Amino acid sequence: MTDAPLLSRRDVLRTVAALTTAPLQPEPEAPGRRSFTVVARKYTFEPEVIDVRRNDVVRLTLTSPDIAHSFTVDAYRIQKRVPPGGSVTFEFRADEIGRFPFYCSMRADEGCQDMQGELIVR
Ligand SMILES: [Cu+2]
Repeated sequence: MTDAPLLSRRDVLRTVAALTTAPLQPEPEAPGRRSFTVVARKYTFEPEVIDVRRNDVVRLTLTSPDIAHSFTVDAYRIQKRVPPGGSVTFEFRADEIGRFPFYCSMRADEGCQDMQGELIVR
């Protein structure tokens, strides 16, 4: 017989994990506020992914160091333009769960067709 400890290190870690994990019951969704700055430039968005939780109020500042761009999310009926070298700030409530592409709808510059990102609402 070997003297096994009462609790292995693994058991302890598992217990700690159980104590620190969020409850399985869904909590009432308290809307959070999230802020992002998205830089739109020839020809990318940075960051390319905006990851929020359902019902978050998302405050987004869109800036462009070069030409006019837009931040467009069809599913949310968002289309915000930013002027050359400028910025624009707007808010929306992420009330629909899913993965939604965002893109630049400006067509003065062909490269804008390549500008894509994804809004993820969990
Ligand atoms: Cu653009």
